[in-house]
Amino acid sequence: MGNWNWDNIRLYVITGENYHPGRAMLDVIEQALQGGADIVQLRDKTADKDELLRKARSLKELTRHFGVPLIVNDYPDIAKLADADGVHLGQEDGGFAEARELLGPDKIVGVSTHSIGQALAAQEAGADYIGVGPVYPTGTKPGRQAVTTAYVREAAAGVRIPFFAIGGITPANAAEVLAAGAARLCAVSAIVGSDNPRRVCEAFKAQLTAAGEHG
Ligand code: TZP
Ligand code: MG
Repeated sequence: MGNWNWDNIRLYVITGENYHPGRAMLDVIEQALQGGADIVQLRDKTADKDELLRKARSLKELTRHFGVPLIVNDYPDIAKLADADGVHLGQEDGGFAEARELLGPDKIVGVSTHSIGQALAAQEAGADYIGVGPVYPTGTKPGRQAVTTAYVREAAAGVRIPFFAIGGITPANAAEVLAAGAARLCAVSAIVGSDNPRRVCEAFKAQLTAAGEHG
C-alpha cells in the first residue's frame, strides 16, 4: 500500500500506444500529469519484457517528478525491477499472492473486476484498489461485455477499498458514472487518444472535484 493517500488519487491514466501514433508515450503521459492525472499505469501488450522495463523505468522517473504512483500492468517482476509503485492484475492473470509476496506490503496491487463477487474477492485477498468495468463498451478491450453503471452502483454500496470505474469513460459520460457512486475514474483512449491530454484530464478533474463537493 505504501504512503499514498487514496483521497488524492482519483484520476487514473493508462498508456495505450496505439492511440497516439507518432507521439512519444512519455510526452502524452507528461501532458496528462500536467492536467492532473493522479496515477499512471503502463499497459503495453506488444512490447517485449526488455522494452517494457525500459518504458517502466522512464515512466517511473516522470511519475516520481510529479509525485504520483506508477503501476505496471500484468508483470510484478517488471514492477519490481523498475521500482514501480505497484502492479495491476486482471482476473485471468491470477498470481495475486505471488505478486504481493514479490512486491511486499508497501507496494500497490490492483485488480480488474467485472462483478461484485470478483470485487469482494479481491478486497478479501488484500487488493489496494480495484477496477470496475468496462462500464461502457470500449475498443480498448473489444469483446468484453459492458457491466453498465449498475455494477458501479453495486460497488459504491458494497466495496470498502478504492475503486476506479473504467471502460469507455469520457468527460461527456463521466457525470453519469459519478452519479452512480464512483469517486474515481480511469481512462485510456479518452486521455491518451486525445489531441490535448492535458485539457481532457482537467475536464475529468473538474467533474471529480464537483462530484466530491456535492456527493
Ligand atoms: N479494463 C477494463 S476496460 C479497459 C480495461 C483496461 C479499457 C479501458 O480503455 P478506454 O479506452 O478508457 O475505454
Ligand atoms: Mg492483465
